[in-house]
Amino acid sequence: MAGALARRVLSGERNAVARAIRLLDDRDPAGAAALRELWPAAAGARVVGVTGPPGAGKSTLVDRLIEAFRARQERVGVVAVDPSSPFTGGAILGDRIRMQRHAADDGVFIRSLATRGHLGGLSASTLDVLAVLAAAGFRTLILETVGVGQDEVEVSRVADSVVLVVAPGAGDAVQTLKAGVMEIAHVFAVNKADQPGADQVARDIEQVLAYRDHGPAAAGAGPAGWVPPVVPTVAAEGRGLPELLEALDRHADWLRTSGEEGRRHRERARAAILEQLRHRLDGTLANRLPGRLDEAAARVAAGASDPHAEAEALWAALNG
Ligand SMILES: Nc1nc2c(ncn2[C@@H]2O[C@H](COP(=O)(O)OP(=O)(O)O)[C@@H](O)[C@H]2O)c(=O)[nH]1
Ligand SMILES: [Mg+2]
Repeated sequence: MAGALARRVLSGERNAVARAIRLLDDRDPAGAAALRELWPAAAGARVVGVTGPPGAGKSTLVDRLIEAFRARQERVGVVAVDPSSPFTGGAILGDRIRMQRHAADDGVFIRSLATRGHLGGLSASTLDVLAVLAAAGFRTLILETVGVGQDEVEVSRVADSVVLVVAPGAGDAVQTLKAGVMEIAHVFAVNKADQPGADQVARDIEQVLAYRDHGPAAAGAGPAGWVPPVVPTVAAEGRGLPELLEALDRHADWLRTSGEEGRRHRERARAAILEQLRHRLDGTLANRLPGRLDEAAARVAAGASDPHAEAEALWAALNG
């Protein structure tokens, strides 16, 4: 059965793509079986991450990016991990109308994922979902996530290029910059450039970047040789999109020529394997420990023992 499903995905059948994604989301073994056959065909797709605080204009920007990639005849897959995203249902009317024009386009596949997974960030299956889309011929992939701590780290693991969207006013650009999130950005989109304060946000970013690249912390900064461009955009009107696209293309070129692409892909594969191992480990712990765990918990709660001692004893029992 999985063989047939994988074949249908490879031929780009939308129903099959949706079904494979659903199976993976449900952790159905049939999903993993299909993925095994799809994985080789998924290699080489491009993943652009779009992250930033709520309300910065990520979804609006993604909508424009879809348009721009489509204008170059690229087939585009979008995964939105954002409870407030128009893709995931919290749409205002204007957004819905915009999305519909893409929904009717055979060259676009949009899928939303709930925010879940024990890391609290991206769903464990995000990488798998992207692989299914890539195998189905959607070779330009966009991953939208809300930038709240852990999610940003996750998106930078999964994406080749990360666009950090910041905007003046709501969402507090300065907070975003302070949170140590800047490290993961390859391109900054200072969106809502039509609003007051956008120039200042851009200057603030440039200043932090200059300090990072030349200051005392420079040695610990990201791989040398790529200086993240700061691109003003007005996503609502499509302004700045050619410049954003150009910046992304330059980053893609840099990834290839610097050898950084291979390093990122291996890091991504490593994270995916660890994620699957962690899931199995959780299952093993749940299956093998429940009775003893309850007893240990009672002792710790009563003050008769401490969590470290009990964990050590249980660990020894598991490995014994
Ligand atoms: N003034 C202005 N508003 C924008 C711009 N881009 C998006 N918006 C509006 O900002 C709001 C939030 O946009 P959305 O894309 O949903 O943000 P997200 O939460 O980051 O995905 C919406 O009302 C958009 O219409 C822009 O460039 N300028
Ligand atoms: Mg959104």
